[in-house]
Amino acid sequence: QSAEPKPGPYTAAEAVSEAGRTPLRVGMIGYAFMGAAHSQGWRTAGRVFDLPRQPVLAVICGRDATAVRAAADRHGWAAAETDWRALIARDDVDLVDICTPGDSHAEIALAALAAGKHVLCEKPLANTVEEAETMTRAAEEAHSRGQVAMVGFNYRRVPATALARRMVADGRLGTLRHVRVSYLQDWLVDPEFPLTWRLRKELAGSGSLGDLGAHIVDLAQYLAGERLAGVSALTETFVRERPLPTGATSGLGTAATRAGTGTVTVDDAALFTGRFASGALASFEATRYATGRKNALRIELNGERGSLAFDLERLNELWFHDATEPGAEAGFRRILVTEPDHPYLDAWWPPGHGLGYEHTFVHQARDLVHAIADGRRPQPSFADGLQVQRVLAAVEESAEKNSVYTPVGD
Ligand code: SOE
Repeated sequence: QSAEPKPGPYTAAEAVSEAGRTPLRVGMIGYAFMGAAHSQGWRTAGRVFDLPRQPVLAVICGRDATAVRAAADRHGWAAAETDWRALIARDDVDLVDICTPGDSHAEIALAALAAGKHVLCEKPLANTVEEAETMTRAAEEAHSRGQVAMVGFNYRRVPATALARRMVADGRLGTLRHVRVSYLQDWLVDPEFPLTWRLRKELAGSGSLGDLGAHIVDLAQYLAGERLAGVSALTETFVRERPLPTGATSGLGTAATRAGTGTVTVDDAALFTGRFASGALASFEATRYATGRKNALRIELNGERGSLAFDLERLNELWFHDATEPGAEAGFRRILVTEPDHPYLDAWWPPGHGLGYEHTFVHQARDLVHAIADGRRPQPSFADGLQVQRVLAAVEESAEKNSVYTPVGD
């Protein structure tokens, strides 16, 4: 007679005995939007992929005891803590997953690395270049002790973007000339949306730039296979005063407000151009004011031999134009990225059945577990996160100087 399925949460011992693999016991700090996404990633990765170690949702941490307990039950974590230092001090945690606002990334990551834990840190790596440098140094030292530290740029893990990377690396685009990328959302259009942590520089580091711009800088450099050498930028804050929120706020939804307003101290939108070391030109746009655009990350690469185009709102598709084909027959064609020989897809559904946003976090967990088992530096490493941070700082510096912003005469 088969046993009743367990409602969960699983204990570490149960999960390990089921899988027969050494556990990788995860302690996650933060339980809002990203916490929920990472929970799905950890819960699912070992059930879909054959992993060298079995992720176990050991402990979740948040300051509000009732809310974090509810999050533990909902997402399947075995235990809950209200103090992140207590989570790091636990012997039954091998990896610390940081899903908090950027102002605490450095402190938590440094403490976790010092305690001998592996680390996964949400993007952007930190709020300043200095913090990111310290974190990267600590990660390098920890690597020599067998620890692994990764930054969470999950859009590298969409099968279509991973396939695009493979095609660029295989030379299908030839010499690259352009990278055109935008990340458009609209959840700040309403001037009555409250002043949440994402709109406060001391907590978030920057606005659309760090939140969305960090993703597209990383993705553009990852797909191009090279780094930006310089940038020229414009940023703007459209709504400078917003209602104050009451108590806890959610990331992108509306939150209750109370009397009074506060000042927005981050950018609402960032536009910048860039030049890659090879001479290819790039353009970037990051905004949370693009009415009607919900999570529209679009990237196009043009090379001498062909072009690739991707849109996150249609994430199972990659568009390819092969410029070596006869002109009369050439044109962009859609690759439906659901075949078993496409990245990550041998473990999922039959062709045509498609994946979504949450699978990027499953793939992220999968790749990190492999890096830990192999003792490899993961991609993207803290050093990659630091380099993105340097690009963001250069964008802010350029926007402040307005160095190449030439007024148009009358
Ligand atoms: C909010 O703009 C946000 O949740 C980002 O913080 C995430 O990184 C992105 O994946 C979705 O949008």
